[in-house]
Amino acid sequence: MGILNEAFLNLRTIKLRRFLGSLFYPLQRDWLERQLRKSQTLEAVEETGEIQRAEATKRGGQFHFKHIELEIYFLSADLVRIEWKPGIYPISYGISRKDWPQIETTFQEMEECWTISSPQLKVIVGVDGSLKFQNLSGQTLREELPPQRPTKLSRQTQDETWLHQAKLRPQEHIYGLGERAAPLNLRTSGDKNKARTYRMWNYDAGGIYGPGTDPLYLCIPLYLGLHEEGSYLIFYENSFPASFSFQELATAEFEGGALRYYFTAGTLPQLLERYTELTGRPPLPPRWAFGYHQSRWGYDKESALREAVKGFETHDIPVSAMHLDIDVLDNFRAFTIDPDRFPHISELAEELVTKGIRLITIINPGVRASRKNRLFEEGRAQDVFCKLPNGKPAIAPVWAGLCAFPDFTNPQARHWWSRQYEYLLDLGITGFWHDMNEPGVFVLWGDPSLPPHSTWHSLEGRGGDHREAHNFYGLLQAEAGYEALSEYQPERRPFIVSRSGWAGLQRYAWTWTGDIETSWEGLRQTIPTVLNLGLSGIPYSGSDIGGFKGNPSAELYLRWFQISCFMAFCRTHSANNTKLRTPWSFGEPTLSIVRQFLQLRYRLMPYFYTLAWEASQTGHPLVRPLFWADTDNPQLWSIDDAFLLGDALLVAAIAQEGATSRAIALPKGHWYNFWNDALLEGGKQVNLKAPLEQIPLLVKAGSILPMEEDNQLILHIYPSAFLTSEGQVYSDAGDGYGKSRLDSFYLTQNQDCLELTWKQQGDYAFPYAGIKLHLHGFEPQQVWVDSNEVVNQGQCLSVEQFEQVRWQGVFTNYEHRS
Ligand code: MIG
Repeated sequence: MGILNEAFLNLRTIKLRRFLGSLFYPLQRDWLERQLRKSQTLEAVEETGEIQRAEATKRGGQFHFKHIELEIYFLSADLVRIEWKPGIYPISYGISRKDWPQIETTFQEMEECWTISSPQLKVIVGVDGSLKFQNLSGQTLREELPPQRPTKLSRQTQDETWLHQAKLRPQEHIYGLGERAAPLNLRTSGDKNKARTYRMWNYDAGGIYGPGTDPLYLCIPLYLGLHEEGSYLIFYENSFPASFSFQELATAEFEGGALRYYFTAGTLPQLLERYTELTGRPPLPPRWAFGYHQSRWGYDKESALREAVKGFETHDIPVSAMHLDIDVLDNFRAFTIDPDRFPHISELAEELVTKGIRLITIINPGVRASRKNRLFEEGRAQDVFCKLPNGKPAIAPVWAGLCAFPDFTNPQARHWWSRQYEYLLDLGITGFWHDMNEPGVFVLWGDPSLPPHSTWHSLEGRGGDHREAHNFYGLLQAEAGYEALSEYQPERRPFIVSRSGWAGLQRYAWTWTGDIETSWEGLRQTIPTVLNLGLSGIPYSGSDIGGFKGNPSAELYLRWFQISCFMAFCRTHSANNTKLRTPWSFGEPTLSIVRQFLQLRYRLMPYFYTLAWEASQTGHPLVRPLFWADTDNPQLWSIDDAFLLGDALLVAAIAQEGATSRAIALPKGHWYNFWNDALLEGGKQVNLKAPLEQIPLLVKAGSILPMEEDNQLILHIYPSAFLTSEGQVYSDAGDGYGKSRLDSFYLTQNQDCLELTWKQQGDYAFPYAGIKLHLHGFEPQQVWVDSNEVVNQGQCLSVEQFEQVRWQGVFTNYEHRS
């Protein structure tokens, strides 16, 4: 694309008043970058070279090659850290667990190689620096070539690049990399069969993106490989800009830093458990966060917000949070509220809370660089901004005008920033929405962020440039925000939605998929994007329902809504120049169908909440690919228009205009059609109906699906003739850190009997007035509660506390085999 063309395209999205900034800033940026690059000398090419020496260490081994050092270090029996030096050591922002229990490893010298093994993994180091990873049955999971350190003469920089490659098997599938507008299997080729290249550089897509755009806002240098012999996960702890691609070889090329990475092998759930043990588990969010969120860029005064809220009442649509975009800010400045347009915000917030609605406001990291701006003056006095080589703050144009950027890699900057939230919390704002935190700035051409070589960061006092700090920016802002909320309101769980981030963001924030285009392709894209985020350790995400920019048809909005009802973050949001977009904007039948779906989502609250509790214990995403339930079936490995919500639900998207049915390959086992209880055999392709008021929704046979309604817990029991069923319900006060309880239900069956036992754990009082046991695929004839026969109420039995319920009757779906 020509530079003029690019400038013209960018201009459309930049307000004229910021035109001058976005013209002069990139001129300055390019000039600065040239200065730095000119003064640099060339370095020689370095290769691994011959091995000189190898020695055992406590948890692994050290290898000295001619030019390069290798350290292998087991953190646990199934998690090993590999480190190739030289290169700048990473600062451990991504890492949560630093102390690991003792572990025994054995070090053996063979003829042409060394092996280091733990009780679960073996790493084989070749004399040339190639590595092999095997499980204990001797299956090779991954084969790496010796890393290389090419110096690119054309670039004229002293970048210490690393080129790291591994062989991929013909059938191997690749997932992860954070947020990607790509197919689920990242190895799928792009246009004209060319391999896709995935950049690691958090990037503001600038108002609109569609399938194929790369990079996006939230990159994570992590991927999972899945092939016939098993699955593994690789996480590179390196924040420098990088490029990944997957053809016959998996290639990762970093522009700096040491080559440090972690390898773990196991089943998919185990991979996520290990990875989130390393980088942190997602804390339990407040329960209301699983309700519906309504947002818009354009609620520009209190009356606009009030009107929207009234609409929910008038149309009897549940809503749990309203989001205010940059319209709420005073001249777009961070931590302000416009006094003219939002004069009574704290009364408004209070009023909304009584209706069960939380107010969320946006925060941009740029601080307007002006003497008159207290925040800027304070930040300058405390020396907490990102700097240029001359020691002055790096200034770039964004919403508030010419801005300085807090250097979140400076602990003092994080602390200072975290103190600013108090003002908004005191006004009654409950949660925060971090936007533009790649950080994104306005430019007419080139990269829309800070100058990569000439912006200087503290990096905990050790110093480094923006190339190293850039990808950490959103993560560290979220850390500051999380601390602010948990320290100032220790009795509440923080709620932050962050557009950007890195490995470990799950410790602090949710995310959303940014400015996805309003189109059927856009809708289809959101599914693999959310799935790959989940496989990258980020369990809480969703997309702007209806797409960000553009006006969806009623059908597109409805289909988008139906799918989003089964994702963790369910929010309608749209750009300022679009038509008002709410569940009632499209009239009937959209309104009634949306209402039914949202009511279903709210009834599923105990299920969502229990999944969130599980995620906090295991790191498992709520939304999972189909092969999570059946990894052995390669036909499921690239399905990205359907997903699982937890273990019990399978959601097949309708993301095609006019479609009223679709085919879907099912994971093994049996599946009940949620809408009519018909039983389907898994491991096969089936056709499912999807009139406008439905999308295909299946329940795994063997599930106990918890729902709630009118203060009753409703257990939907979907027996399997082959499996015992199990279900858990986690409950607590929904916020804070008080008591909790776990109710576990176990179902067994034989010939013509079903038996349900209830085990209770925890000291939080059972929060429901009663329980309803709703049987599917079984017609009871006689019923006993704790051995006393009771009146047979049919498929739905109302009970209070019990230890055991027994039904005798007929399975209506299966020919029963015991
Ligand atoms: O330059 O705050 O992705 O959700 O509405 C655009 C205005 C800035 C980008 C976000 C979008 C938000 C918009 N923001």
